[in-house]
Amino acid sequence: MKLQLGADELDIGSAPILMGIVNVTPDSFSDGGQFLGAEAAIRQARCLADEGADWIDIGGESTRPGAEPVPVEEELARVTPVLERLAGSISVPISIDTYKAEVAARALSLGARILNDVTGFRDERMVEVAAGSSATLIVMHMKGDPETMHDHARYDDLVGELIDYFGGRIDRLVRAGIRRERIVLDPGIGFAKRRSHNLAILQRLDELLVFGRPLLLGISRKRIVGEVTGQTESGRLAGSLAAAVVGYGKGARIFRVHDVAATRDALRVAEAIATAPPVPRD
Ligand code: HH2
Repeated sequence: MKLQLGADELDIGSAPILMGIVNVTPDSFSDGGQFLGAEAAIRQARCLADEGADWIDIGGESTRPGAEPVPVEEELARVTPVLERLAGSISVPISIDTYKAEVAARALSLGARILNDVTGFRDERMVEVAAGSSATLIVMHMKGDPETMHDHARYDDLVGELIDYFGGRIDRLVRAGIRRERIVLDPGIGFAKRRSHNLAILQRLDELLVFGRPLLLGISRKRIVGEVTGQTESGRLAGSLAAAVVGYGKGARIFRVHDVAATRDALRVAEAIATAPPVPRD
C-alpha cells in the first residue's frame, strides 16, 4: 500500500518504519531553563536518527494516563526551539505529537511533515490545519482525554468500535479534501484501554487492515508491558521488542519507539523470517 509523505510516495510493504520518540519534557526544564530542554531533545533526536530512526516524533505534552494538559503557550515554548534547530539540519522527516491546532500549524511552518494526533483529529481546527497542508496524518484512537481516559475503558465490542471509529475519522478527513493515502491508523495502546483490551488489540490487529491504510503501533515501554513482565520502565525493552515483533506479524508497519537500534534489529529478524523464500523439503 502507498503512503503519501508530502511530495514523496512511500511503498509500505514488508519493511518496518521506525518512529523515534523525543519528548521535550518538563524535567529537562527544571535545572537549566528551556534552552537546556531543547538542547537535550535535539541531541536525542540526532542520536535516534543515527541509530536508524526513519522518522522523529517530537512531543511537548505527556499523554500518560492522568497527565494534566499543558497550556498551548507552554507547549509552543517547548517544541518551537527544537523544531527551529532540527528541521533544516536532520535528514529524516519530523512528526509533531500534538492535538492542538496552534502547535500543529507552528510545527508545519517550521518543517514538520507528519501530524501525530492522539485524539484522532477530533478538534475541527486540527482538521482544518491538516487539510491546508500536505502532511501525513497519524489518526490515533482514544476515548476521553489523558486525564479521564481510564474511566472510558469499557467496550462491548472493542475491535468493532475501533473499526467504526476509524471509518468515521477517515470519512471526516476525506470530506475535508484529504487523500486517504495521507492517513495512518493507530489503535492507541494504553489510551482508554485496560490490560485485556491492549492484549486483544495485538491479537486482532490485522482486522484493522480493512481500510487499506498502514497501521502504527505505539507500545514501547508502556504500562501494559510492565503489567505482563513486572518491570518498571527501564526494564521494559525485551517486552517491548516482543510486542513489536508480534505487531509486525499482525500487520503493523510503523513503530513508535524509544529504543530504535534494538527495535530495528528485532524487526529485521521478523521481516527476514516473514519474507524468506520457501526452501524445497529434504
Ligand atoms: N503514545 C504516547 C504518545 N503519543 N502517539 C501515537 N501515535 N501512538 C501512541 O501510542 C502514542 C503517541 C504515549 O506518550 P507518553 O505516555 O507521554 O510517553 P512517551 O511519549 O514517552 O511514549
